[in-house]
Order: sequence, then C-alpha cells, then structure tokens
Amino acid sequence: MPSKPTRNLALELVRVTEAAALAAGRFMGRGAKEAADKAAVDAMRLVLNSIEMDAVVVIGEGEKDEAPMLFNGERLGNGSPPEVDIAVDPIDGTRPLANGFVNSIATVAVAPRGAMFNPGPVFYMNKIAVGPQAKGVIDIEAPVKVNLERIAKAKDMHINDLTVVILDRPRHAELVKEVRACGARIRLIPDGDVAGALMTAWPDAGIDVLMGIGGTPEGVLAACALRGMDGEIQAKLFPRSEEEKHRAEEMGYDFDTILGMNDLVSSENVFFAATGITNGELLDGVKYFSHGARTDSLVIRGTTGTVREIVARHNFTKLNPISEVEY
Ligand code: VTB
Repeated sequence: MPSKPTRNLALELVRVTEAAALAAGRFMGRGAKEAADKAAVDAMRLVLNSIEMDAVVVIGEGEKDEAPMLFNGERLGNGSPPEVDIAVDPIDGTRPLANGFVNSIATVAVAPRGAMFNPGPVFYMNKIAVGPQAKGVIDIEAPVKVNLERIAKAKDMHINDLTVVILDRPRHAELVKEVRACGARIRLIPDGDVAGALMTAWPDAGIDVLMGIGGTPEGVLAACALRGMDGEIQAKLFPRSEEEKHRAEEMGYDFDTILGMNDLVSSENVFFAATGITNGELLDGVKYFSHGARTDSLVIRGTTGTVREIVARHNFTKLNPISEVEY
C-alpha cells in the first residue's frame, strides 16, 4: 500500500550522536576512558530527552565494562508516542578513543517497542556480518573456509581479495589461523565491532566480512544498522563460563540458536545513527577548528533503506551560551 512520507526519526537521532561525538572527541588520546564516557552520555541523554518518543533502554551503556550510565530499563525521550526500544553505545571504542586510535564512534538505534533482542545477562556473541552482495550466503555454523568461499563467489572476487575484520583478542587466535589458511586478508581492530560490522556494507571501506566474538549490545546495534543497509548479521550467544551459561539458560536464553536479522531486531521500522569520534574506514572523526568542529555521521532508516551521510559544521560561539553541556 503506498503511503505518504512519514517521520524519519533517525534524522533526529543524528543530533544525539553528534552531541556525544563532540563531547567525547575532546578526550581523544587523553587516556581518560571514564571521563570520555561520562561526557558522551551526558550529551546524549540531553538530546535524547528532547525527542518526541517514549523510549525504554534495551541496550544500555557498557554493563560488561561496568559503566552503566544509561542503564537498561531507563526511560528516554519526552514521553509521548511512539513507544520504542532504544539501544545506545555512546562510545563504541572507548579504548581507541582514549589512546587516539581509529574507529571510535557514537551510536544509537531505535525500533518499535519489543522489537529488539534483549541480551539480558549474556555479554558476548559470536558474529558473522556481511554487506548486501553477500547477504543470504553466510552460515555462522559453517567452517570459515566455506563462508569465505561463498562470500567470494557472491561478490565475484577471489578469496585472497577478501578482507576479514576481526577484533584483536587472544580468543580469536584460531579464527585468525583459519582465515590465513584460506589466503584472505585480515584487518585486526582493537575495539569497535559495530563499526566493523557496518564497514562490510559500506562501499568504500574495503571490508568484506566481520567474524568473531564481540559484545551482545554491539551485535544488536549492528543488526539495526544492517537492516537499513541491506546487509546481514548472524549471531550465537557465547557464554564466558559454565556458570553464566547455566544462569542464562534458566532465564530462557539458548546458546545453540542462530540469531538472524529477525531475531536481533524484528521490525523493518528501525532507525540508526552514528557519528565518528576518531577517524576510521567508516566515518571521519571530530575535527576541531577555531570556535567550532566538523562531524561526519551516518543516518539510516530501515523502512526505506535510505542511508545518509551527514557532514555538519558546529558553531561553538553560538552553541555554548545556549547549551547545557559545554562543547
Ligand atoms: C566489542 C567491541 C567493543 O567490547 O564488542 C568488545 O566492539 C567485546 O568485548 O568496543 P571485549 O572487549 O571484552 O573483547 C568492546 O571492546 C567494548 O567493551
């Protein structure tokens, strides 16, 4: 049924991620993870609460990293409809930001109430993510070689042309070996696997697939974005210990189920925004100049599949006198 154009909430969410990035960008390379996080959260919350929505935080701020400053269950927005779920990661890549490394971004996603997967007490998931061309050919349970062969075929490339993005963690030693044995290239990232997943669907990033174990919140955020970018992510919950597994199973979580796009976010009506904090393949970082700064953001709407890149110039001379947070 054709319908009139409707609200694109992501165009409002981008102001949220811009604010977080502008606030957090001040901390690049300054070795102060927590102060950066706090600045990003404060800026984010302020703008979020100005948006017309009744949002419940399903994916909150770094519970794994014990930085619960936008906590699960918190209400955000001005309280009027629509009723939505919200996922936030004010800084995906706090460590790279604190050290001045690449690919730190601010992100937020919104979907209708009940549509987002709630990872509960499970902090990690195994993931495989690809862009539109390789959508439908991946299988998280298949061997690495099979996935790489299928992705190469779908993209009309040779395996040794492929670039796999993997979080740089000891737990990925075996995965790295397997990818190397196939002849594919590897891009190791220190943190930030939301950006890693999005790069697979970003034409100029030169990344073909994300593989490996990362955070569950980051998996849900990536799924929201990939819905709009027409990519795909599959995931399986990954327990850190038998104890964690047992506890989660008692709450109804299943570690054998493959979580596909529909499980991670069950609605097309999803909105996603991200702003670069430090430079990366996906987005430019915040650049400060005399009395202002430039930000580079992605704005995605699931229903229409529109992906916007928004470059903004912010004027601190005008902004700071009227803003509750200082930029
Ligand atoms: C990733 C990464 C995040 O958590 O999801 C990672 O994208 C997974 O956990 O930026 P470990 O760091 O424990 O491996 C982050 O690093 C943030 O916590």
